[in-house]
Amino acid sequence: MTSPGQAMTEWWRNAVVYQVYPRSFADSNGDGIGDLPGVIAKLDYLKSLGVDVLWLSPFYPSPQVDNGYDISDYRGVDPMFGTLDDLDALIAGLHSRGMKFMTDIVINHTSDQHPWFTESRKNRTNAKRDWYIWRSARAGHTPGAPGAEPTNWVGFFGEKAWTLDEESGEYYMHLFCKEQPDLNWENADVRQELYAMMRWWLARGVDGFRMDVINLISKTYPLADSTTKTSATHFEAGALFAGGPRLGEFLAEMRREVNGSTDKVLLTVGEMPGTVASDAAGYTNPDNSQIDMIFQFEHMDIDRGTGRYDPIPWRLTDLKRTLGRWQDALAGTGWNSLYWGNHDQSRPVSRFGSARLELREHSAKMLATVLHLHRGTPYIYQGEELGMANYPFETLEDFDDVDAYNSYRIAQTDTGDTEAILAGLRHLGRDNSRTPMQWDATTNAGFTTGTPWLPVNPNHVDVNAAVQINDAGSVFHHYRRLIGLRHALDTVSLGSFEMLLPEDETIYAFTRTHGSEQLLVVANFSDNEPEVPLDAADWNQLVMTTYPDGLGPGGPTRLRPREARIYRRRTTTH
Ligand code: ISL
Ligand code: CA
Repeated sequence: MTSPGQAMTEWWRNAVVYQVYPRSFADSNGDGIGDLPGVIAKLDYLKSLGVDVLWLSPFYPSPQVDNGYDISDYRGVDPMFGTLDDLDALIAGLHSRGMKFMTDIVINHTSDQHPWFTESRKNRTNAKRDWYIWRSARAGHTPGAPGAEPTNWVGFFGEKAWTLDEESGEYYMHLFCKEQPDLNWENADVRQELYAMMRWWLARGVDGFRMDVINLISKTYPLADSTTKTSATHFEAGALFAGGPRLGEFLAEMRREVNGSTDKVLLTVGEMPGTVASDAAGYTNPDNSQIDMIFQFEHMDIDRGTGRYDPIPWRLTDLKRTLGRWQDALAGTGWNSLYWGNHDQSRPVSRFGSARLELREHSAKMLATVLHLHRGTPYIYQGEELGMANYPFETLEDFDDVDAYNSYRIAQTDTGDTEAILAGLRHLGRDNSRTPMQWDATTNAGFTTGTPWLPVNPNHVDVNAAVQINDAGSVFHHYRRLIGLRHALDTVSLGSFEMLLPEDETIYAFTRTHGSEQLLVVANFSDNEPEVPLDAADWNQLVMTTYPDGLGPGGPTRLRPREARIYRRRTTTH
């Protein structure tokens, strides 16, 4: 059912977004860190892949405690990445190629070095005191004493969510690192200042915003202890911190103040850990004028046990159940974003693909086919289009991420099992996606002429863009074809979704239907060659397969290891 507000004609409905993590994409000056001129030099590469939008992770001035997700100036470029002129040139370069620019804003918190916070922490009566969330010690407790924090919360990175400012004797809230104090969205001046900043970026030419942890901006007051859990996996976060009572109101206000200030149709996507599908249907319903789509996390948790770095075996039926539930919940009025990976997740081929190296490319193509044929907007994280895999991390010193070090320290004191946490970080650690982009087979993969800030994956001699661009059978070209298919067929972007074989642990199958056209997607998540229990007579038009030689000897109903196929049939019943 579509409502009057839902013409589904916005440009982004059939768009594909590509995420660049600037520090790891391309280094232009040999300092080992990717930068904006590096991104500019690769725009033709993005154009040849066929993506519509570039989402750039934070490039703003920042102490880089959390790689730029700790912003100290919202209206600039960190010198490490270049200048505002470089950014203008990047936007112009995208626009001249018919692509759009989505900037990543982090407005739940700032850096503790942001002038707003340095003001705020000066004393209790400072004009900016109320811009952050300050509380005195728990009643009857001495500030700084164990357990004196205003609430018992533990933040996303496993640290206490409160830090004492010795001088003023009060605590400030931070749901991430202590260097990332949370802004007080109850204060209308804070909100207006942020909207003005967003309008400033619109004037510079941005076409959309990716909003970091946007479901955390509204806190539930009065702040209360958690009675069940005190640590934050995504689900726990959902219950504890996320989706506060004023979230919808704040999002709608932002839409009025920011989107409403321009004739341009923007793309807004909000990262919302811990959000459930039924709430997302409301946030993304155009009639509510809040946000276009959200990043949800349920499928990113199917292989996590008790903590974020506690990998457990996952089941295909769980994956289907969660992704299918989101397709259903957002079918009528909402809209999904679709992703397998980003800068916070390890590499999808290493996580959801075959453990057999010789099936890595097949796994990458199969995963891409499944994701890109769902209803919603697909996001490609840099290197995913090459099938880049996890890095062979060994010791803690091989890692860089603040979250890795925190998690290790916590495991040391909590369980003492440092081998387990290391194993978890190797499989799920965020640095897996942050190793340099693999451009070619030369030393440092063509990423830098200097020493890369994180080492290059040794598999770059085989897995790299230069090789794949010249190979029509590569993962890169498979992504190109999938993007092309979405642009060509309304059924891919707009068609309704129906999950098939929900109880099958091997085959992921679904249909997409739009008018008289129907597409059938079947994907083999195993290393075997299963028979697909579906009617072969329906499968007379093969649109695409991930193997080079058509259907192969097994015919239409037998899939090869990690193969995915798309079939078309026309019906007259719709
Ligand atoms: O990284 C995670 C799991 O591995 C998540 O818990 C992540 O911290 C959460 O999804 C929020 O992510 C966003 O905000 C963080 C930042 O570190 C992440 O890079 C960003 O994507 C704080 O700004
Ligand atoms: Ca550089």
